[in-house]
Amino acid sequence: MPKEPGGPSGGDPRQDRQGGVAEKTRKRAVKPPQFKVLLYNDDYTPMGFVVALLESVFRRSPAESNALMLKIHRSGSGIAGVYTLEVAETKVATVHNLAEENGYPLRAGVLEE
Ligand code: TYC
Repeated sequence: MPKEPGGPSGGDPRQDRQGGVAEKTRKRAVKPPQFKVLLYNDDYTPMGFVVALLESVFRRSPAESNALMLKIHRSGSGIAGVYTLEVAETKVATVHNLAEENGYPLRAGVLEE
């Protein structure tokens, strides 16, 4: 038997259901709670270290990283990125580990959006 092109209705998938009632309705995806990772200014961490960290840990471009570092330097804090809780906590731990390994007092924290 030759296959009917595009299903029994000949191409319109909306007419291929049995009984005419949709069995599934697509619901809007529920976004998991999001958390900001904040970086805080201090007097000792070198600017270049913060820029490199924003690029490597937070995947920001060099221009963005430089602008954000200066914003934190001038205002006291800034949002490095927004993530699920587990990822945000891992980013904070990575910042603290890198800072400690290099002898800098750089601090980061998590804030619910
Ligand atoms: N204030 C630091 C300096 O003058 C630079 C700095 C920027 C430190 C951002 C931390 O999150 C920070 N070397």
